[in-house]
Amino acid sequence: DDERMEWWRDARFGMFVHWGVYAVPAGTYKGRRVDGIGEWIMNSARIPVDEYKKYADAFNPIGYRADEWVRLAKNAGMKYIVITSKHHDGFCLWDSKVTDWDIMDATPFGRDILAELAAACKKHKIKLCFYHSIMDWHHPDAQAPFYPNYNDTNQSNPNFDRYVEQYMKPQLAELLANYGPLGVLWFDGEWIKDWTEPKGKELYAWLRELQPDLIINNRVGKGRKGMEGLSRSDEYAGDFGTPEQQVPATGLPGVDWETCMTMNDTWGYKAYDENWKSTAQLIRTLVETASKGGNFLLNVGPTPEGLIPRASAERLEAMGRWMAVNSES
Ligand code: FUL
Repeated sequence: DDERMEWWRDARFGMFVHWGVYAVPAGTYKGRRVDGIGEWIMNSARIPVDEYKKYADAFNPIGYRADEWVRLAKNAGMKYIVITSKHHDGFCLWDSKVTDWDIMDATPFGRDILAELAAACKKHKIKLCFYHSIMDWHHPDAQAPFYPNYNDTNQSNPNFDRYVEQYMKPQLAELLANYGPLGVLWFDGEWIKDWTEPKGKELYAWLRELQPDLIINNRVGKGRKGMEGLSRSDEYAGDFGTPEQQVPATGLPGVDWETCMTMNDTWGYKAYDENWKSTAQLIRTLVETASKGGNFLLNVGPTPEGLIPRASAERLEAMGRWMAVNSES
């Protein structure tokens, strides 16, 4: 298992990409700024599924150049990219055969975002990884009873297991078969009532059968308690802990872990969030994380035109310059 984890432990630094149709409203609904993180706007503004789906008509990111994104990551010293194949809103960035709620069928774009990224990652030898939400606000078997709060964790859906078997697993199989080999599958949205630790363990085993050297985060099961991402132990499924927006004071002894963090206050693009962390602060966090034995997964939220915001790109370029001067190899 040490062999399987080796590239990841050495990597130290990766790029997180939150991208989907939520980049279109970009934090504003019916002329009002919606509080909270941008990719949650469907829930935060209580937008009905059919209405939310109309944002896809305007998702046409003709400025998307996978090669430029990968080169930006690589020049910053990043070794892997984790992109949202599917976030909580259920929208899929690849051409999925089991749904129309994806980039090919629901938008005018007509290009498979993940296929282009996979090709660019292969070319530049960057590990391609997918963030995949177990929670799915658009799928009737996963979310229906939740509305108007899609995130109501007290409710369960009687057809949830059907969603898992007939929708989620076939989609994961597509991702592994057509976009792989993947570095990491980074699950999320595991806190919903219908998801259990045994289901997480079963999914983990199933995925490792499909791709034996796959690395999977602890949110595949119930092994994290809160944002510290701490309580993973040998009892729980998953290969590494996932502290969110924080670096654990003493690291996570005996556990592989990765801190994920935003550069401003949102993961998905919000047009007016200018609360950027300084480059110095980001470099300090990278160094702190590495010195405590963790990885640092730093987020960008591209625009609906397909561009990584200028402020984010500038920070990554500056981090790359610092890395070039301060690394041994
Ligand atoms: C959280 C999600 O709810 C956020 O939208 C984001 O994806 C973050 C990395 O994980 O749990």
